[in-house]
Amino acid sequence: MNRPKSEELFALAQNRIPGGVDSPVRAFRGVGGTPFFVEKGEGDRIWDADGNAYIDYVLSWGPLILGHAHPRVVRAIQEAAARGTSFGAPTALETELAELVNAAYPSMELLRFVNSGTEATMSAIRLARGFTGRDVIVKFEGCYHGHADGLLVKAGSGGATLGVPDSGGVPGDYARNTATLPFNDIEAVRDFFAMRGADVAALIIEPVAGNMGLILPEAGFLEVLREETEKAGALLIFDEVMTGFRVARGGAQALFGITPDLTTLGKVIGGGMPVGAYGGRRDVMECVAPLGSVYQAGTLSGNPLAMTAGVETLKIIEELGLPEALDEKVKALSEGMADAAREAGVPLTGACCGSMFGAFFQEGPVRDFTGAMRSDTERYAKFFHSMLKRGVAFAPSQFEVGFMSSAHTDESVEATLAAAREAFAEL
Ligand code: KE4
Repeated sequence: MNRPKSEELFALAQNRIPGGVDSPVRAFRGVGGTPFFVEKGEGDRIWDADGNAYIDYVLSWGPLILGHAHPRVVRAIQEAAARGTSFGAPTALETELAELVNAAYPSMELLRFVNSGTEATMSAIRLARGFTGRDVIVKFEGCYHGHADGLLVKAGSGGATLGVPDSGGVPGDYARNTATLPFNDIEAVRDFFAMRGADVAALIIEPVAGNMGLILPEAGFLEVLREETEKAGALLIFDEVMTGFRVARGGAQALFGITPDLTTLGKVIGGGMPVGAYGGRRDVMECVAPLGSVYQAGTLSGNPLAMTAGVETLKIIEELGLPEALDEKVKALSEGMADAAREAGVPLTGACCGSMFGAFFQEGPVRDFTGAMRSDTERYAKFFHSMLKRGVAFAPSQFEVGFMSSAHTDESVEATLAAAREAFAEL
């Protein structure tokens, strides 16, 4: 499959945009080669600048649970645009979307819209610190919560609980207050809270990890987070930017029956337009300006186009019984991939949760970041390109996940599995 047009566009992009991309993962550094430039998407497919079609399981990293260019969503955005694209003043649309979100996330008694998942988690953390008057934040290795300074932090050397920067430009001072623990490690959580629980403003977690590949919480893990934060007077923040409306209608908090104090959302609730949200307990959210001292603002927050796309998307999710209606299709794909890998003698450890799925190129089991890092990324890269040339687009990194949409047909899933059988055989 040739992509001369993408090669040319990539060269041009690199003249003006760092790495030629507006988000690093898109540059294919994780799998090598030149990224394809997309011209259009429709249903479960995208077309690149050279006219090649791909069955798309990236779906803009999660938002497009209805597939690309759903006619009703497109029409709603067009009609909204004709009435003006942004007012910087309240509209009824924001309340309409807030009510639709609250109906699925009753723990979000009050919520505020922002423009990205990063803004949502950054705001939730500032709010937790403002509400508790404490500084320390706990996160987990391999969990990604966007690129706010205090969250680009990794565990210090040795058993040190103090964080060190995980990115250039993050001052040590910002990292100092973020502790990083191993995912699924109940003992590490209990030990940390025994030592420093009184200093913790909040613990933030992806309740189903999707940024180190797909890793599910082990039995009892999330319950311990709820118990330890409660005991310490710290807030529990579920970062459901990816899992929201994806692992279940009500997210991981509904799936596992755990009520966090704050939740962050993004992706699906914007239906492909820039939307993030943070919300939770009324008493906590009432600390947000203009009600309280915790400042947060945004020119385009709650803008009518994004709200319209979100409202239409959540209405269709309701009508189609998503994401639960996708469970069987995801299981068929995940199990089919496992069978294909087994037949070809390729070690593969797959997992799925609602409309998300992942697979590590290794024997497994994989329960945390250290385990995920044992994966054979070379083999993943070969598999990725083998699938791409057969017209199937998975994530250009072993440490991402795949997403299903209501637009994916059984024929597309079958075609994907046929391509996978050939791709695994090539490995
Ligand atoms: P954004 O700022 O990218 O909208 O959201 C940040 C974020 C927060 N929390 C979770 C759990 C997330 O998965 C994300 C963003 N996810 C990545 C995909 N792994 C976005 C893709 C990208 O960075 O280009």
